[in-house]
Amino acid sequence: MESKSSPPLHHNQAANNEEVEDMLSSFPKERGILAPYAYQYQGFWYYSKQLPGIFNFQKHFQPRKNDIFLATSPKSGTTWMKAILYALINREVYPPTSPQHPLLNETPHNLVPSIEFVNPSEYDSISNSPDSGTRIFATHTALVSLPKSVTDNATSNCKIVFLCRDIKDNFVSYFHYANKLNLRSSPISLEDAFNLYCKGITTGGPVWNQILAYWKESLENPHKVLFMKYDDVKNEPQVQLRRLAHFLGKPFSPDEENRYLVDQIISLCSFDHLSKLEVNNTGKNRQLMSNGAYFRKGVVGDWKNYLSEDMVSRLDQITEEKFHGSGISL
Ligand code: PAP
Repeated sequence: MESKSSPPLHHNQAANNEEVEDMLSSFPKERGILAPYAYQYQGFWYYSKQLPGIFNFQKHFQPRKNDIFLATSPKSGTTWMKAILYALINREVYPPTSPQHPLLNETPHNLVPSIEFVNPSEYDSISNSPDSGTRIFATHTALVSLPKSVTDNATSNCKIVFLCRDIKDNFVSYFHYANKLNLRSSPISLEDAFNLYCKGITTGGPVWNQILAYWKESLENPHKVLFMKYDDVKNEPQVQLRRLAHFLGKPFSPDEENRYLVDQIISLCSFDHLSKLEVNNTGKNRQLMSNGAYFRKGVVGDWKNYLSEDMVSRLDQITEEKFHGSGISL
């Protein structure tokens, strides 16, 4: 797996504003959906707020042997999978039915931080697993821009769980989120957002290219990268949770199966449960986004309520062309 060279930071410190401004001014820039502008870095689009975190990640991150990375196309169920991973990895310390479970009082985004929003000085202090050799992080960063220390089997045993979603549902979720965030001076229309989405200008996008890269890596390196789909987790949660646990080397024991731990984790992390908790309806997360903005409908197929026939055929056509011959069905 090849990673392009890191940006030119000069010392062993987080990127400072001047360095970031310099770099941003040299990147291709386009109008964005979530924020007024998006910048292209190593072939993929990001917002200015995310890029310093990516530069720091590339430059300063030191993996531990069993770190877990949840990589997602934004609005593909990141919040849900953060909760599931946290509950799964911590199930002995925090049984999913415990009234003291951290997910009852803390948002999944704070329990499993997105690496783009973690300062390098905090990397070492993140502790969200009972095993000090394991941390769980999330990222929207394209595979090509993950640090080599994370992707290279020779240097680390990190695991990458990649989650994506039906493209039409992904777009509809992305559009709604854009108008909840208030990063724009005025709301974006469905048509405007659609055209930018089709041009690939989404966080970590073009979404198809991001998905394809992780998909190919999951085929070439199945012990390193697990490819998951929101739609599958919705349709067959038990199967997908067992698959995930097995991939992470934490399969459910017969005793845990007898105690219905799989179902308990699914209930704890369900949309109905998490979306009603006070913590997920008030305040902001460490990314300074409103916690409530991450819960909308949580269903498969909501695109039918928003997209015109033309939009459906255009998105389907792009998806078909991009994924043709890859074996991905989405
Ligand atoms: P992020 O990538 O910016 O962190 P992410 O969590 O992927 O956001 O996107 C939120 C989507 O996941 C929303 O989808 P929707 O707009 O189609 O409704 C949100 O409702 C859905 N979601 C959040 N939590 C859950 C959950 N526990 N189960 C299922 N879907 C969920």
